[in-house]
Amino acid sequence: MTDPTQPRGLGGEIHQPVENDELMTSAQGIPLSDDQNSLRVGDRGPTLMEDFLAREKIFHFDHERIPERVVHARGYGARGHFECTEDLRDLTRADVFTKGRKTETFVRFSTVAGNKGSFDLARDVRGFAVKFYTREGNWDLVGNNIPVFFIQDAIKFPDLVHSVKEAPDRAFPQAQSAHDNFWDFAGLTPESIHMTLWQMSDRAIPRSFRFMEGFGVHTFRLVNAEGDSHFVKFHWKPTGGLQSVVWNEAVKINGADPDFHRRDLWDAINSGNPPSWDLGIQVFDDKFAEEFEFDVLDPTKLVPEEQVPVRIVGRLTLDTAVDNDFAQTEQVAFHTQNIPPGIDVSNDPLLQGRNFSYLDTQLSRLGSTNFTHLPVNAPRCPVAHFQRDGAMQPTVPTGRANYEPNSWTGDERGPRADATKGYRSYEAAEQGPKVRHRSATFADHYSQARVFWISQTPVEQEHIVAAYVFELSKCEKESVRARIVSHLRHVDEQLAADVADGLGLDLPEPFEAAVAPRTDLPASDALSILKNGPSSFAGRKLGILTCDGADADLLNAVQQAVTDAGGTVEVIAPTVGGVTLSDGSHLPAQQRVEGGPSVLYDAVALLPGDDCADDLARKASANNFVSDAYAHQKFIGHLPAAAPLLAAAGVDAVDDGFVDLSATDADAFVAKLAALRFWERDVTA
Ligand code: HDE
Repeated sequence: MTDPTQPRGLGGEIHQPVENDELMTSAQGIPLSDDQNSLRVGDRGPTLMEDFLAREKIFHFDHERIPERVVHARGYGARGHFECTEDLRDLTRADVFTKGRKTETFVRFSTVAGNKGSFDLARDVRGFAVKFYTREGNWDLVGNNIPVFFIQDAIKFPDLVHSVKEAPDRAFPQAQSAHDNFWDFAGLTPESIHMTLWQMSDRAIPRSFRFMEGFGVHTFRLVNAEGDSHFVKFHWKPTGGLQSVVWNEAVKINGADPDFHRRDLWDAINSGNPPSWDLGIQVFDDKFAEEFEFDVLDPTKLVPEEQVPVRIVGRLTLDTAVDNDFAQTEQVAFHTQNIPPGIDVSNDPLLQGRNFSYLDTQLSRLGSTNFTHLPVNAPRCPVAHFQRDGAMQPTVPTGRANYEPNSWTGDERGPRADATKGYRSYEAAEQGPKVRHRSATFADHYSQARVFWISQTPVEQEHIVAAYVFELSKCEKESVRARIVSHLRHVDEQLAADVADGLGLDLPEPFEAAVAPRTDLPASDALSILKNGPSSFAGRKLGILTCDGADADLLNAVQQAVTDAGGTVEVIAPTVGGVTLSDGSHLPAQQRVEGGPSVLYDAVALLPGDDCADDLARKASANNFVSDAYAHQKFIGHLPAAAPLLAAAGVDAVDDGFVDLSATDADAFVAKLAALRFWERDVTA
């Protein structure tokens, strides 16, 4: 007999420290005596089929994965609440819009094209899906970080997604649009030109989820208690302003930290700096919709904020990380038709198609109609209906009635619908022949693309040109490249010429436009990232490259100034063990120089000790740290002792983006970082 209190042999048997009294059991509740050794015949004999404990454990493991989402597979969730700051009772009876009401929320951010294991900084649209657990049922606002979409009709969605995902024969390229299939589809689908311009802008490479906007995209309806309706468009505005990375940085971040965005969100929430967004609405009536230059049902168009201002009505705060990624982020099921009383859909043909798709997709992904009972999907208000049974039914309904109408009474009779309290669709008058064509009011594909282009700063325009040249250079067929340029001629002749030049292409004839593009529409500052940037270094990160002997007072002062501004600091050193400072104190490091490239930081400071800079300068990783920070137009704090680092990285002259910290106060340095980058530095994007 073995003594159960003693460690048992060396053959993989372990004696685990017991930190709490909870006894491990099987899924059937059988208490376990040993979870690390299967049942076998003798010490070295075969494993027994009768080992129901090992079989149960491996059986469950074998089925741990569920199908990933067909789009938006890679995502990251967080919990929080929405607080309404304006009473909207005149516009909507939705309870969530009662002033002062706090509604629990779950948010999932995502990329669209890549698989679940792809990297965060693909050039891609970001999903921004919000579930509000309201008192009258769940409201899902399933949006993106770009306010328009590629296509006007849901029937084209499978083609769009097939074209952007990996080619079916070779299974690459993955998580990117820089390939023939995508640009072939886009070139043959003129309605996509507006959105592709956004996608080629830095909107598609956000610095983090915390610094990007979100949009409901479609026109929805708000309906008040009297049944009156207004059209509405939803906007999420990050309270910390907008910020993106630059493309060369994105490429490198994907290698250095493929989880850059999820880590950022996790860190922000867990360090007590919960990100927040203001919810804004653009409300307009039928008269505006009729007079507006474009069709408000066309999802490839936006309504300029200058024409219909965005009214802030509440704030979303994400203050709680998920407890379990699978249970919550993977199993959350959004649906555009999860709408409570007071909110309704419009006839946007893309939205109409989505209303079918989301319920359908959850069934194949989650495997049962009962996914609504999962904790992350379950409404927080009472649920009462006669939907019964189905795979994995977790509830035990009582009573005799499971149908309606019934004449049972008391507890037996079950719930009843109520026309005065329940959801009522807006009674829009609809009539017309059955047709399979697009409205002529959807035909102008270029005018708003041009508005987007002329609203960008010169730096942003440069980045857009560079992105087109990068992506189209990856297309093997010249005709695919040329067709895109033929569209760009309707957006802006200089844009088309610059892209053609970058491709070494003769300027093609303009694509045949369905209607002549307008050139008289004004620019809109709201469309630029740089015109809507942050006002401080709050929420950003400074990377300090240092080594032994560094000036303790200075390091402390810089760290303090960044913390005071609401930012964070990471120390990068030759070893992760940290460095000994000039006063003999020990400074721990968060990164070894090989693992902490400057692309991971918003700005950097080169603060080596006098005697270690030469050694540091011999490291390729330290050179890249400096040369990348320079090329990515970052602000760089430095000291005379950093001269060997600058020289080794080929930086022979400092510009106004450099701050000499032996002569400048740390607070003044951090104040300068509010501008984020020194765009004047003459480097190619
Ligand atoms: Fe989606 N979309 N979509 N989409 N979408 C899905 O639902 C679909 C569209 C968006 O984090 C799927 O649960 C169709 C526009 C987000 O879980 C699927 C069409 C916008 C997410 C689906 C669209 C979105 C999805 C895949 C064209 C911005 C991730 C898995 C008619 C306004 C939600 C799933 C999450 C996910 C279908 C177009 C946003 C297949 C058919 C436009 C943020 O149902």
